[in-house]
Amino acid sequence: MLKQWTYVEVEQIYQQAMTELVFQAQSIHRQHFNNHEIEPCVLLSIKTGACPEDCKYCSQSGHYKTALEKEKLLDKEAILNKAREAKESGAKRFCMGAAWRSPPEKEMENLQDIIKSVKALGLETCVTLGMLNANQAKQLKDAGLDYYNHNLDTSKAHYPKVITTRTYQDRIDTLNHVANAGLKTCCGGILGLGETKEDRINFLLELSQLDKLPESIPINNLIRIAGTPLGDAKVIDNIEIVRVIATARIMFPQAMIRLSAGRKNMSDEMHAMCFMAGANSIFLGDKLLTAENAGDNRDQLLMAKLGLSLETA
Ligand code: SAM
Ligand code: DTB
Ligand code: SF4
Repeated sequence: MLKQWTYVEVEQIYQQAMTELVFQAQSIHRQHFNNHEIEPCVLLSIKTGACPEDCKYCSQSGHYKTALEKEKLLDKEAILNKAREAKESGAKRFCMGAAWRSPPEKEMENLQDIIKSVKALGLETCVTLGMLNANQAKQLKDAGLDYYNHNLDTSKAHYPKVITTRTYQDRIDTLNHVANAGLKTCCGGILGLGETKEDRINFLLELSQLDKLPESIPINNLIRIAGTPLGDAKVIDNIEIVRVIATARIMFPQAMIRLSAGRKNMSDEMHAMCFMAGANSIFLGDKLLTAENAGDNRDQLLMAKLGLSLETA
């Protein structure tokens, strides 16, 4: 039987002495993973900007005036070129994101073809296309898709302060369609949205209450985008980020935990803390979807310095 966490239990883990928290997380991590290995993923934005959703953190929302260049759905060859580059750079998984409320029906066949072709290069595939219905989830599974990324983002209580055009329940419905179609779930959140410690604990608790636990949990650190309502949000304390990662590792021992957006300005020491706390996946490359990422040169030096290695496909 799956463990049913209570708020008090999660809070006790989250706020214990840092030394104990990281020790517990690392002990659990070693039981399930090779603790020297980090999973490398690469992102590509396949349709950029003009999104009808109003996520207050996002460069791609059509509701805010940001410096972003919009782009229509890329054609298959352009996507495959990027996927080949990703494979050469050592990526194990290629993750494609589109700024849609939900994927247009008329693009489903095209998307299936893109997924099949990326898979044929020997890469795992992940897409994040917004809300899905049951049939769309099945169509993606039929195309051979491995993972679908759809985040809870934050706690149910804080969520309406961040996004109003799509409800928390909408997200859970999509996650259920993804699970029912037999796809692996990539579901996590963002820190630094003005949420409280209680929100962070509730976010982890709510993640543990999904009908099916995510196989992959991205923890994004807000990249403040000029022009969005959260463009000058207060920066969250790094120690809180480490606490979230360690608590997630303890609650989700089998999941990959991805130190996702926001690594560019993180120190080597902060990276080391996050890996000690159980993070075991990163995005490679100079770019995330639209924002800058740490970059391969930095990551190679970092891995060498920390004595860690990137998993091979
Ligand atoms: N449009 C799709 C959707 O939201 O359903 C997928 C793309 S969206 C960019 C995927 C996730 O990226 C968001 O749920 C959020 O957690 C993260 N994200 C977006 N903008 C971010 C930012 N400025 N800083 C950190 N994370 C961000
Ligand atoms: C996720 O949780 N993080 C990735 C992935 N899922 C698609 C996206 C991060 C986006 C960061 C902001 C940007 O590049 O626009
Ligand atoms: Fe659109 Fe996704 Fe950005 Fe929200 S996070 S505005 S749904 S691209």
